Amino acid sequence: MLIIGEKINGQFRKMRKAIDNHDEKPIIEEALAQVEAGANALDINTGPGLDNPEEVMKWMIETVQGVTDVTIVVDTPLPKTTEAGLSVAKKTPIINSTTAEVERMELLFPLASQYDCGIICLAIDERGIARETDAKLELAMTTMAKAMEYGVPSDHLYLDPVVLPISAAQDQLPFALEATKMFGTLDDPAPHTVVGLSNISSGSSERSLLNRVLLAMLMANGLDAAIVDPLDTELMNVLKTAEVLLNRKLYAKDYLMA
Ligand code: THG
Repeated sequence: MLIIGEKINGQFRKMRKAIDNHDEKPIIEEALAQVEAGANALDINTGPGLDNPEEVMKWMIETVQGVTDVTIVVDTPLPKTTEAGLSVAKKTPIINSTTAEVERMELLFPLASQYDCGIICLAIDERGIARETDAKLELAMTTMAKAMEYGVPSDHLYLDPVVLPISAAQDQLPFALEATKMFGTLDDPAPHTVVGLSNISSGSSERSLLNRVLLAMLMANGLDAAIVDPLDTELMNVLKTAEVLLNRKLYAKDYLMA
């Protein structure tokens, strides 16, 4: 399972403050804590509303790479900021993300090809987030066809059905679950599947419980990467247990310790 730590995100107060003060310390602490907790990749998101997002992205990635060598997931809607991030990544990074919008795909797939790296593809196009399973699959097919045009292999793709808050869009979750299962069948080698897990519980009080149960359901449907809070020990225990139950990891009495 690719465990992508979600916590270095300028959308949230602590990181926004660190960015505004050009303070490396909270970023370093958040990076080390997540890797220590089991993250094997770190999502790096500058957050919105910066004058110099490209410089900030480079600084955040370089700061993180000063203390850890895990995979960097460059999370920004701005293709120039994506490119800035990719240019400083030491290890093959992952682009987060393209949509199925032609203009975005034609900027981002050349980068994925140039850097020979992974790319997250959201089930979103000009019309917005695809709602039902068929619509999500259709957008996945659109991105896969475009990826092929640019020579990006199917196993470099991380298809994201887009998980929305249960408090706002309860009716959409079954479609995201179904789409995750179907995504894995769309090509050989299978594309990866990924979600931003904590989206589900945004605005809810039982955050960890919602995240945990959804993770187990998605993993049963073949999810093999997730942007999560790795500092949530209960969540990480669900993840390890699901890997054992799905026969992806060998069972041993002390499997939670491993
Ligand atoms: N898909 C892809 N990338 C994504 C998302 C996705 N990137 C961003 C987001 N969604 C995933 N990352 C987060 C990060 C944090 C939270 C939710 C999703 C979160 N944070 C706490 C909160 O809001 O309560 C912390 C808040 C704070 O510290 O102020 O919920 O779907 N490809």
